[in-house]
Amino acid sequence: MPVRNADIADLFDRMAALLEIQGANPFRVRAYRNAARTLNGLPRSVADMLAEEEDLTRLSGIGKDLAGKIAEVVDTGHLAALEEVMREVPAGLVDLTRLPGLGPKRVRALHEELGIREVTGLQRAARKHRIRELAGFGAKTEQRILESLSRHSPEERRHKLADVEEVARFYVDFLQAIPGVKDVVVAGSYRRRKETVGDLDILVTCKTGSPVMKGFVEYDEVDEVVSRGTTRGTVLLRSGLQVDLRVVAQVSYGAALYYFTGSKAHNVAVRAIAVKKKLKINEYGVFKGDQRVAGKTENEIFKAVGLRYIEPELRENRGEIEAAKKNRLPHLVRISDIRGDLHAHSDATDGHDSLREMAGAAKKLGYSYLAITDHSKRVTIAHGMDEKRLRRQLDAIDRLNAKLDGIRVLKGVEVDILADGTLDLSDSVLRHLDLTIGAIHSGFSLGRDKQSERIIRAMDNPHFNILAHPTGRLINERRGYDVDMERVMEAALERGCYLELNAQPERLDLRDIHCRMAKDMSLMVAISTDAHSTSHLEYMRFGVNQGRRGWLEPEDVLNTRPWRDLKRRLARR
Ligand code: DGT
Ligand code: CA
Ligand code: CA
Repeated sequence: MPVRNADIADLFDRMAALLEIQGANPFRVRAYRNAARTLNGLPRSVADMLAEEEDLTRLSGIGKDLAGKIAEVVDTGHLAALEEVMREVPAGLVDLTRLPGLGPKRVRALHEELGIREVTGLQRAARKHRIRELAGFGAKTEQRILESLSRHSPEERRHKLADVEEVARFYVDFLQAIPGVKDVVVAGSYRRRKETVGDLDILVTCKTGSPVMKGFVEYDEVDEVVSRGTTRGTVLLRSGLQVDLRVVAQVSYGAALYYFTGSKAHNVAVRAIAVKKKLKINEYGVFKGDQRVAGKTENEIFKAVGLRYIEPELRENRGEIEAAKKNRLPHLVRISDIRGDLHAHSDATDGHDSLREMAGAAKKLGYSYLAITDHSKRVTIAHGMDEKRLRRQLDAIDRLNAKLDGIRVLKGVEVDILADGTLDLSDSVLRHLDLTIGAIHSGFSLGRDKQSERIIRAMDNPHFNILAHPTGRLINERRGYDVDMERVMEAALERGCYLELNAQPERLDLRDIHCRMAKDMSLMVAISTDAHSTSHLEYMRFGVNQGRRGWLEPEDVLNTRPWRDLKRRLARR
């Protein structure tokens, strides 16, 4: 089976973590980390690129040595250098570094002093109170280790954006209410609307003497204060989420917001531009010699380095800086551009609410259409419909539409793509629908080529319109099936089909880089919520966030089109 980019990235991340525990040269550690990030951000498979004899050293952060290592993994499935390091450092220690508060240095101490090699050993030592005896560790750390081990597996250290949103909002409101506080804003990956966030980075401006730091560390949800100074503090919340606070001066607010929004890769690239202009840029401002030439607002910062304003979602060093220089930045899609939802369930299958309730909720959101796309018979756990039940639903939709005003319910289905690529319902019923969404719910372990062929075969059906949740992944839970996205997208384009960006917070499938790939191929994407209740319709904004990270503009998104135009686009010749 071909090696996936994510597999190679995992090996490189593992390598970096082990080297770090070993105390190796930080540059070496960083080189592996950067390469892993590059691999994770690539829309195409490096295995395919190598098969087509492309030069990997043209990728950012990949030199000759790492290109060779990638080729080695692709060819052999192994990385000899990693196996060598693993002879010296137990691989199980990597999981330990993912626990809150345990960095590589502390993990090394645990290994050297107590002979701990993996998570269960750590748990045992903590239970016997042997950790608190070590220099640099305390009873509190020991307690936290036990708690975090009982709470979640170490792999789940990144938090889904939707999960932290409420936490962030309450914390921000709380900080906002502290006397003397002016601005409170969450920067970092949260502001870039990344699908998962590692930690929250909150910035505040305030009058001198404001007790904001005291308030920050005494907040109800705080489990442990990791560090506390006058201008910076770090806490761990009960949920395991880390939160950093920075108190910044008003003159530096824009610079700090810009710096802590990141991403790091974006910051580094912009810093290089500043250096060329003989400017210095940091979290306090942009400086010419000793003089601050910008700092108060982000706009000032961009102006000072000669760039157009770049939306936070684009700041990943994926071409946005070049685009800003040339004034070719995309006009990103907004939630207000969305005219309807093309994937939703009713209580006829596994949805919670009736057709009428779903339609009413969609109308309230200002939509002009909502597709009801219930499951087909093969998906028995969702009480999927056969041809007969679907026909009855179509009649019910006709009757409902006759009564409704200002919203149109589209007749759809989420038809199961069977193992051989045929569809789970006959053409005789599909031809009566406004749209057919196809989805894979089984056979995830098929190899990449077979899976891609299966999907393309499904698209061969002239009624097929949109491929739902194209990779089947669930964030932090399930990796999804392997599929050659470029090939599937090309096939969709040829056939007049589309791909979905599923807006469920645990799916967000397509990923950002695949949205970008679709856009570059002029393949339109449907941003859909897959709502199973009226309240799920509001997940649309997470989909829009993800689409924005993938550079999508309104014209790239199917459901920004009015119904008449959309109807035309759904009619396959
Ligand atoms: P996360 O928390 O892993 O989801 O990702 P971020 O992007 O929020 O990263 P975080 O929390 O480590 O740092 C927040 C921002 O601070 C980051 O996006 C850019 C900036 N930053 C952090 N470390 C560095 C650095 O070493 N150099 C530069 N130029 N910027 C940095
Ligand atoms: Ca962060
Ligand atoms: Ca941080």
